[in-house]
Amino acid sequence: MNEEVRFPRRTPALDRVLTLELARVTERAAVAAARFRGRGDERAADQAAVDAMRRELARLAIDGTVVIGEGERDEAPMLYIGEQVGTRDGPKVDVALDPLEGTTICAKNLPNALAVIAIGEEGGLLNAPDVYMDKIAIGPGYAKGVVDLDASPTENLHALAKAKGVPVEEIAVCVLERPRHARLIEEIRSVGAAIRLIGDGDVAGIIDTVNPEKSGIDLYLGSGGAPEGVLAAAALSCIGGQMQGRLLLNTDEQRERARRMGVGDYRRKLDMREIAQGDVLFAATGVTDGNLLSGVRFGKRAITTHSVVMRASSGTVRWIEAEHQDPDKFDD
Ligand code: VTB
Repeated sequence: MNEEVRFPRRTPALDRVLTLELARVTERAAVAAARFRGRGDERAADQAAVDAMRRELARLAIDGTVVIGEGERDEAPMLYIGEQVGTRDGPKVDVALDPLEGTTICAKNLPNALAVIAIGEEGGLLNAPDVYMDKIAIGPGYAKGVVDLDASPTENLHALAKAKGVPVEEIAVCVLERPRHARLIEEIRSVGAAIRLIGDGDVAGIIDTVNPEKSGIDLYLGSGGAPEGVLAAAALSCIGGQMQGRLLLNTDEQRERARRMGVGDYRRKLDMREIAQGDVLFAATGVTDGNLLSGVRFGKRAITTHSVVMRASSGTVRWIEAEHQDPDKFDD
C-alpha cells in the first residue's frame, strides 16, 4: 500500500516551539469549559472557554488573524473572524479555533467535547463561512483516492473494505445523527457496515478515523459545520489520513458570504491539502472524556488535562498529560 498522504512532509514554516505553546491555549479553554460540564448551560460553557482561550492567545508570540472563529464580527464579540490575536510580535499566521467544540456535549457531559486550535501560514487555512460542509475522511495507510466524496456511500464502503482487506461488515462509519442523514444512514446499513451515530463533535469523529484500532471508526461520512471541517483537515494534515470537503451553500446569502470571505469556486470538491495548506500546527484538549482524549480532572491538589499537539511539517504527534498545580490560580 503506497502512502503518500503523510509524506512528503510539508516544508517547515512555523516555529516548532509554538506547537507546545498551543497546548497551553487549549488547556486553558478546556479547564474553563469543564467547570460547566453537565450543567445544561451551553452558553456559559462556551463563554468560559472563549474568555480563557482569548486570554491565553494574547500571550502567544504570533501575529495572528482569526479565520475560523466564533462568528462574524457583528455576531461574536470575541474571537470573531478577522480578529487579530497574539502578541503581534511573531510570524503572520492564520488561526482557526473552537474554544469549545461540542457545547451541547459539554452541557450534557457526553463524550468528545474538545477545545481546539490550529494555526497555519498566512493564507493557508480556508476561510470557511459558518455553513455546512459535506465531508469524507479516512485514516492513513490507504492509497490516495480509495474513497471519494463524489462516489456513493456504497462504492466507498466496498472500496475501503477491499483496501483494508476485510468484509464490509467490519467497516465502521461515524455519522452525525441528524434528520438530513436519514438516507445516508439507511444506505450504510443496507451495505452491512456499522455506524457510530454521534450527537455532535465531528472534529473528534474525523480524527477518530486515524486510529481505527483504538476508536473503532474507519470512515467519516456526512455533512457538518464547515469551520469544524477546517479544524479536522488541519489535524489530518499533521497526523495523516485523507479528507475531502465541499461547502454546501444553498442560499444567495450564503454564497455572498462565501464570496466575501474569498472562497472561489465554492462548488468544488476540496482536498484537505487545499483546506489546510502549507505548514500547520494543531492542538486539542479534552473537555469531557472521549476515545480521543480524556476530559479534565479536577483533583484536590492539581487539575489534570489531556491534550494532543501535532505538526504537519514533521508529522509529530504528542500526547500531553499535564498536571496544573494550584488549581485555584489556574485561571489567572
Ligand atoms: C457539527 C458538529 C459540531 O455543529 O459540525 C455540527 O460536529 C453541524 O451543525 O459539534 P448541525 O448541528 O446544524 O448539524 C456542531 O454541533 C457544533 O455546533
